Formats: sequence, C-alpha cells, structure tokens
Amino acid sequence: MGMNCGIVGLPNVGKSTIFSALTSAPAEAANYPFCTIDPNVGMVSVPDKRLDKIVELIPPKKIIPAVVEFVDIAGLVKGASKGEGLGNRFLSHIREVGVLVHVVRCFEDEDITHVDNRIDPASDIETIDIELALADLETVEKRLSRVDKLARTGKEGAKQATVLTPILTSLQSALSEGKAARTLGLTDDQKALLHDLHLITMKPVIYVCNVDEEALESGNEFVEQVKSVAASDEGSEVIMICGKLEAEIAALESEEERLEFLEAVGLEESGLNLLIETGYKTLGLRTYFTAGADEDRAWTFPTGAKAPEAAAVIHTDFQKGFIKAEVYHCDDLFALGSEQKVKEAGKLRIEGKEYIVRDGDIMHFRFNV
Ligand SMILES: Nc1nc2c(ncn2[C@@H]2O[C@H](COP(=O)(O)OP(=O)(O)O)[C@@H](O)[C@H]2O)c(=O)[nH]1
Ligand SMILES: [Mg+2]
Repeated sequence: MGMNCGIVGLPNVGKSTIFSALTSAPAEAANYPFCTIDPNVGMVSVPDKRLDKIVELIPPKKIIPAVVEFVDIAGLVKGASKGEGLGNRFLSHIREVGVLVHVVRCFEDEDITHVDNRIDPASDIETIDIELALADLETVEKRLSRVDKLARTGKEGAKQATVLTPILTSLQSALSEGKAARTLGLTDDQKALLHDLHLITMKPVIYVCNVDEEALESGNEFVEQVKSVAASDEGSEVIMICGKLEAEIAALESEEERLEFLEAVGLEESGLNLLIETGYKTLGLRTYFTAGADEDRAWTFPTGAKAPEAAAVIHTDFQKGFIKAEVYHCDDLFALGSEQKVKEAGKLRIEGKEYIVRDGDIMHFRFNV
C-alpha cells in the first residue's frame, strides 16, 4: 500500500489538530478493504492532477487515487519508554509506520500549556528522540541476548552471530546515548539484517514546525532551531504548517472555497499537499497509473523498481507470474489525446522484467498465475 506516516511529538504541540485537519476528507473506505477502523488512523487520497487528466481522456467507471495513511500517535512523554503516559502502547503503532512526522511546537500561545512550560524545540525534539532510542535499545538488547544464546547452539547460530553481534553492539552503544539508529550510516545489507526488529529510530523523519500564521512565510527563531537539529539528523526535511489555519481550511465545504482561502492567506498549497510531497521525496516514492474502462488508478512504488516489483504493488501474483508490461508515459497521452493515438505514434512499448518503471508511466501488466 501507499505511504504510512506516524505523527509523533510531545503533548500539546498540535498533533491531533494537524491530524484532524489532514484527514478531514478521508479516502473512500470501500476501496481499501484492509484498513483498520481506529479513530487515530486516517486515510487520505493523494491529490494528483495527472490522474484527473487521465480520467478525462480515458473515462473509467471508477477512479482510485493513491492513499496515504496518517496515525496520530499519542502518549509520548518523558519516561514513555519506561511506562509513563500511555507507556508502551504507542510503540506497537509506531513500529508499523514508514516515516515519522515529528510535530514540534514553534508557536507562542499563553493559553496553551507547554509540558515543560517553555517553548524550546531543540529540547522537545531531544526528549522524544531519547524515548524512541530507549524503546529501540530494549529491542536491540533483547535480540543481542538471543543471538548470544544462538551462537552457543551450533554452526548456523554462530555464523549468524558473527554477522549480527557487531552491528547490534554498535547500535546498543549509540542508542544508549540517545542517538537514532538511522544516524549510524549502516549499509543497506546491514539494514536488511535488522529489518525484522522494526527499529523506530531507523525510520526517516520529517520535522513539522507548527507555527503561527505570521511565521508561515519566513519562519521564526524556533523554526531555525528545528532546522539546525534536522541538519545534524541525516539532513531530514523540515516543513512549516500552521495547525490552527489547517483546521480552518479543513472546515471549509468545497475544494473551491479551500483554494480561495489558501490564496487569501498567501499560501501556494495546503499543509496536506506539502506533507505528502515531502513524504514521497523522503521515502523515494513514485507513482504509476493503470487506466481502462473499469478503473483509472494511481499506484505508489519505490524509486528504481523494475516492472515486476512495481506490479507487486497491485498484487504479488502480478510479480510471480509476470510476463511483460505494455507501457507509455502519461505525458504522451496528454500530448496526443488518446490511447489509440499513443499507439499509432509508436509510443506504446512492450517492456520486460528489467524495465525500470518511471514516475508517470501508464502500465498494463501481462501475467499468468
Ligand atoms: N495558537 C495555536 N494553537 C494551536 C495550534 N495548533 C494546535 N493548537 C492548540 O494547542 C492545543 C493542543 O493541540 P492538540 O492538537 O490537542 O495537541 P496534541 O496533544 O499534540 O495532540 C489545542 O488547544 C489546540 O487548539 C497552532 O498552530 N496555534
Ligand atoms: Mg493529541
């Protein structure tokens, strides 16, 4: 499925406000039978002008945009990893997400209490990072002792241990200093070995500065603090959102009103769009389309995926039984006006297993099961 974002941050920084605004227009649930019914989980459609244009040229019975899932993860406070606040309950949610959206309070408002009675983004971020690192530390130490035991059981176990123990040990020391696992510079192979640990601090982060409306254009001193933390955290992305304003935008009835409002306050796009774009960029996600009389649909896939891997996003059978793909780019459709014309112009190609799917491709997979 598509991108999955876990919204984290200290209490009272605006997580739920932003979550509600982002998910105020939920995706049509019937199209996504596997999603859970949980008030803290929201699915939204990814706005994509290309899909709108495809629908005009290849009118389907059904239109299915790509989706993004947001999870409002409550309960992260100082001591959470030791059972304070909602304690470890937040952990099961957070392990499942692909990217952390770390909301940081960068607005002043005397009516809204800050848990530490002061606005201090760098220290807020540190508090959360330490809790997440401690949660991961527990996971790593458990695995270390299991690997240790395994090592004494025989050849296979020992082999695994020689590979894993040094990685786990370096993780252990970094995490115990409150450093995120993603900052260790592990190779992709090493990361693959750790995959089943679902380490929270291995996930990429997007920092969302919740700012006053006035600060939206050029930021403020708090945003600068967040930027300098992010620079030392793998160069993570930083964006600004005004939770209060997003809530007002979300309350408007029509898309037209929302666009007018955005223009009136001098914004180019809503916080939702900005966050989705940043998320796709951070995770290296791309979009391809399938189009036909029944359904026009956008699919999310990882950059660099070859045709069979991209097909697996639709169904694993498509990957297993992959034969070939018929491919053309949506820009060719837009330029020529119809699929027939695309064919006539020789722009529709047959591609095999090695084809690297491009953003904006329109794909038709041939497979047998
Ligand atoms: N002034 C101001 N208040 C906000 C903003 N975003 C959220 N709040 C308020 O801050 C309080 C806490 O917000 P909430 O979303 O519940 O925070 P959470 O604990 O992180 O989920 C609420 O009273 C919100 O109305 C903002 O951008 N500006
Ligand atoms: Mg909340």
